[in-house]
Amino acid sequence: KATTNVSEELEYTITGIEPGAGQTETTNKTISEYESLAGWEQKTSSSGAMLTQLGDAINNEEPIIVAAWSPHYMFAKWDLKYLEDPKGIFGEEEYITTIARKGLKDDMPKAYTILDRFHWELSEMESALLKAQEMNFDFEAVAQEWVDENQKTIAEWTEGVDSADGTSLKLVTTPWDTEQFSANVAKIVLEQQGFDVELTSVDPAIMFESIASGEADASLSPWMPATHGAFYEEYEGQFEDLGANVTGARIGLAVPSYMDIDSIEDLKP
Ligand code: PBE
Repeated sequence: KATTNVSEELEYTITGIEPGAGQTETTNKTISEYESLAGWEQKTSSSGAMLTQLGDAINNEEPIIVAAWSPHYMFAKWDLKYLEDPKGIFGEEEYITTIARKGLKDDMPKAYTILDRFHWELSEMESALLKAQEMNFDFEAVAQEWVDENQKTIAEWTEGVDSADGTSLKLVTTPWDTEQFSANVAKIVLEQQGFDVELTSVDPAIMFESIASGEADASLSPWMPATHGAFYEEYEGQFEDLGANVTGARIGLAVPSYMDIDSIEDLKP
């Protein structure tokens, strides 16, 4: 394989996302652990900028290597492949978990019960993310539509829980599509149950910090075990983990399928 050329053409650069993303750290770790990536760099900016560059590269059939994750519409929109990661730095499968501040179970058992029940099938989340593309990424609207169409599931989530009569609840979410969807669904469902929900988008570090300090009540955003594992360990014991709300997620480095490489080890220092 003419891999030297590809690495040269890529200018030894991985197109990353936000500096504060868990994946940015994981990609840096990957760069330091693979000999094939010695001297490589990750250029961070934002998920939006990465997607624009990915789209431009594909339009011109140029090489590009990006920090990618799924579920995400990028895999439906373009023909992409994850590069094999023989060292397993990105792990195999990620799940998205729900965390709550210590004490929530005792002071707000109704909220805790509903939060504990939230979960989505991977396929449901994928179709919501595709729909978001058509709805200008208005996740309040995407979530409302999902709620309207899934009243049966919501009845299960709220079964036997009385109205909360205006109790306020603070949810924190990270800014990515998956979490914007789940957090907005959670907000609507909890508001239907009488909670007054304040939803704030923050970086992963602040998400963990605010739950650990008790400033926020809960989040449906942590990706585990690889993506946010370092934050999770840092704050372990200072929050409660209510378990996965989605399974079958994944993170890694991805390239357009027309590129003639399959593994991180096919790259050259
Ligand atoms: N992500 C999507 C995030 C979490 C959700 C993988 C880009 C990250 O922190 O890396």
